[in-house]
Amino acid sequence: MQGLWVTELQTPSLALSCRVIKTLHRERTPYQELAVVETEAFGRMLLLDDVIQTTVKDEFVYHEMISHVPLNTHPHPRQVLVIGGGDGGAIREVIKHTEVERAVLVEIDARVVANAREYLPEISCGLDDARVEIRFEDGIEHVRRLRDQYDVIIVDSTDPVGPAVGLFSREFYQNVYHALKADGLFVAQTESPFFNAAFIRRVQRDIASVFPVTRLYLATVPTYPGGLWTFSLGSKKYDPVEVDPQTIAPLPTRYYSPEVHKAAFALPPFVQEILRPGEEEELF
Ligand code: AG3
Repeated sequence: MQGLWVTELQTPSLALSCRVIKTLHRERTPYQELAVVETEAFGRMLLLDDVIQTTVKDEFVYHEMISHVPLNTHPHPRQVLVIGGGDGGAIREVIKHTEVERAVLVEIDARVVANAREYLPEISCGLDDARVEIRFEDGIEHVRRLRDQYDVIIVDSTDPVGPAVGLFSREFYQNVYHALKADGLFVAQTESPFFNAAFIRRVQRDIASVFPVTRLYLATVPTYPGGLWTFSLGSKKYDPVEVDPQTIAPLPTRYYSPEVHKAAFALPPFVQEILRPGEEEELF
């Protein structure tokens, strides 16, 4: 292949490569290797440890779906916590909800926020909103101390490797439960149904052991492994499937809509199979 390309090794035997127009920035932060590159196919792209986090062209799918599904499931989302998500994309969507009074971003790596502000203004633009509070802390430690604080918690993490592993543990879900108010709910990005089926089964089982309502929903993110992506939701009271689309107030979005909210919970049989109780090892 001619010229400069950026490649994510999505699995040990599968890669996604994008032609690079320009490397805008590279640095080793205290936590990870960070790069911002301009790609031909997806525009500017943020990579952490050579894993694609977000691109200007397809970020709206992921950020709208990780935000508006939980915020439109809760009837009055006023206090919202985003864990990870230092690029600001989820925060930008959260503050579209006028009822939100306070949106706290807890990101471990201050360099992610600084670089998003500098190179990804379309994504990070919400971070200066007066309702937004940014803390550079470990989200795992942060939720450990909280009781009865938030209506919605969004876990916009990296893949479950290295420091993010703890964001997918049963103990963390228990701490999230306590950090939420009596009718609160949370959502986390939970990887690919093609390549991470056993992982999704374990996460769904752990969430269900803590929360009375547990759901899985889907969206298509072209730059993530397999394209089809999952989100896992745990709720103390409200069921996202029961939301009446007629009651969802219109917002400026490009992927999310009241119809898509409903449709995202229609799971193909191979995904339903992942949710069937059973051993993790049975899954491909
Ligand atoms: N969080 C990263 C999702 C995981 C992507 N995985 C991968 N490319 N292998 C997204 C950060 C955007 N705010």
